[in-house]
Amino acid sequence: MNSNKKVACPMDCYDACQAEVVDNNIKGSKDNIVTSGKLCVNFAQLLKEDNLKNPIFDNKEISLDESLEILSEKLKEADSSNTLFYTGSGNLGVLQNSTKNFFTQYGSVLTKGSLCDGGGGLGIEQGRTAVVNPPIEKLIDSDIIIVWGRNFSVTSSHMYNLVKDKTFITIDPIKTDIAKKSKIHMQINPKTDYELALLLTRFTHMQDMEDEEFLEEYTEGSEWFFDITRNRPVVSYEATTGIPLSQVNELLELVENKKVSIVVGLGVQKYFEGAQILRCIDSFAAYLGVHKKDSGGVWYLSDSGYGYENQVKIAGKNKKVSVAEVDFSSYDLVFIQGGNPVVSAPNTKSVIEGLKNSFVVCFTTTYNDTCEYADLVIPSSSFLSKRDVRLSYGHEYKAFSEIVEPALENTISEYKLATYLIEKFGFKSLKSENEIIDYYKNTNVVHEEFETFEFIEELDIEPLYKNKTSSNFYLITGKSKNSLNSQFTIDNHVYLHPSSGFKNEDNVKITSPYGEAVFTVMISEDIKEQCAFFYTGNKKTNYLTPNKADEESFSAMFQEVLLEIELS
Ligand SMILES: Nc1nc2c(c(=O)[nH]1)N[C@H]1C(S)=C(S)[C@@H](COP(=O)(O)OP(=O)(O)OC[C@H]3O[C@@H](n4cnc5c(=O)[nH]c(N)nc54)[C@H](O)[C@@H]3O)O[C@H]1N2
Ligand SMILES: Nc1nc2c(c(=O)[nH]1)N[C@H]1C(S)=C(S)[C@@H](COP(=O)(O)OP(=O)(O)OC[C@H]3O[C@@H](n4cnc5c(=O)[nH]c(N)nc54)[C@H](O)[C@@H]3O)O[C@H]1N2
Ligand code: SF4
Ligand SMILES: [Mo]
Repeated sequence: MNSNKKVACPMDCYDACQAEVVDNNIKGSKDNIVTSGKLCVNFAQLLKEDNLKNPIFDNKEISLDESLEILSEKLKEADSSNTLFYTGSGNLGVLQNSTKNFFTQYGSVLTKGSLCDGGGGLGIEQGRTAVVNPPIEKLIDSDIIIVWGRNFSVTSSHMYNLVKDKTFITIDPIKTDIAKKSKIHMQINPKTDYELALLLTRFTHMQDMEDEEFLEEYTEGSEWFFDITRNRPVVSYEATTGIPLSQVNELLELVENKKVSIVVGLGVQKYFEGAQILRCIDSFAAYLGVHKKDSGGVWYLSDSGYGYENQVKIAGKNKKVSVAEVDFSSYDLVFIQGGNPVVSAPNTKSVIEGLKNSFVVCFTTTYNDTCEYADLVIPSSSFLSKRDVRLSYGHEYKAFSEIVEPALENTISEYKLATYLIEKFGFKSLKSENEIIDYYKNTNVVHEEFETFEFIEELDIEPLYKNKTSSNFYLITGKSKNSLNSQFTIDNHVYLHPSSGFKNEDNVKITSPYGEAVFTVMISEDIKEQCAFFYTGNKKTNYLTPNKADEESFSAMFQEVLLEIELS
């Protein structure tokens, strides 16, 4: 490997680490504030991955040239409007989008919405026009960090490392690593975070802690918002949220006159009304005075491309389908890049049935679960052999990748595949790799905070507890330290509280209105009663989840479901 060359970690993670080659080893860069010289276990696992070396067609290995011929022929034969371009987030480099440029010009159906942060993102956008995090210095300068539905120390270990000496408050049904490190852990009932936000707002008012200045400047909707908090007697929230009022008081005592940050994660918004829920939390933050201060603020998964002009995108009039509702069977050809929908998309059974009924091309670095159903597999070159830029959804630093080792002979990068197809079809060419990368190198985006803020004025949310019977369990998923979504070390257990009546190693059949699967039980005190917890990447969880879009953002809502569990 060539020494001192830069390598960006390509993985879907808040931290977006910068690495470099030192004496033939890859090390975390010391001069990147967030990376600070360290990489994580998943990066080490990525380096050890058994990457695909040859394309596969009809279960036989073929050469790269042959695979490209087959792909071009299939695309020429197909009715482009009856093909689907589907990307996951296996690699978050900017140049990954090159292929989308080709498929846009070709006329494929594209997806809209997200399997990840879409609902919550829309909620923030509705309140303050863009999803932008404050500069990371403001997090570092705060005294108290409220971690809301995010496993902060696991899913953004480098951002956590910058602030690990702060006082933490965690709101999560699970005793996560960060919950254990927190001064207060509010073990909330799933899908009641908007109720907690309303309750906190009410108490903020009762204790004269609201941000008068902010409320005078951003009057839009604040009174309506406050009115919603008065709809119910405060004591009634204890039973529904599972949080004692004494803890609400403790929280407000702790944050009074302090510099406060709130880091919100995916957990609060994996539901039908995910946008409303996040907007309600953001409105509470505004009411308390967390926004637009010299330090503190609200962090979510920000729009990493904010402030940049996308250098790879091309405008098109392509039809778009919700990524949560994709019916793979309804296309002549499906092109899947950097994703593993057989594990990561909702409703595994219908995903598999759909894939069996169309011509599937998987463009991927490894032979993943989805490749089992592919007609053609094209190996993507390793991130070590591709130039790229990584923008981050956690903070404002970017990372760059140079080529540190030559690409394997029968593999191809996203940029090269796109260039090949664009030439073959006579479409408008992409900018050169140099030009694209230089643009990102030379453009510095200032993370300006919003100019307008609109409080949420109305809430219409159907709580899960309303239809929950005493035998039902909530479905909860969260990321694991040892895996990156469906990649690396996968844990297929269901985790239950001792009060569930099951014991370690029991085999149970879990059923939902959408499907069923069998799991082996692990009992843990860390799980809230009546919750069934699964690590993201569990090969069976998504047999239970709805392949339906949320209310407004066309995104998945993995936790909008109640479960039944019985011994199998
Ligand atoms: N090690 C590691 N790091 C990762 C990833 C990984 O797979 N592994 N994945 C990356 C990706 S793609 C993303 S999007 C981010 C996501 O990172 P996070 O935002 O941390 O997302 P999750 O781990 O899905 O969920 C966060 C927490 O929400 C809690 N939760 C579930 N339901 C509720 C609820 O109703 N209310 C509240 N308050 N909490 C709830 C869960 O118990 C969990 O602890 O992490 C990234 N970083
Ligand atoms: N029930 C439930 N389901 C979930 C979640 C949850 O919390 N609960 N989390 C959701 C979230 S937040 C996300 S982001 C999604 C993630 O879902 P996906 O985006 O589908 O991610 P993975 O399943 O990890 O699959 C990524 C694949 O990309 C491939 N890959 C890696 N690098 C490259 C590359 O450079 N080029 C190409 N072409 N391929 C590459 C890898 O081989 C890997 O198989 O899953 C979602 N699914
Ligand atoms: S913490 Fe995230 S960005 Fe950093 S090396 Fe690990 S996976 Fe990559
Ligand atoms: Mo994600």
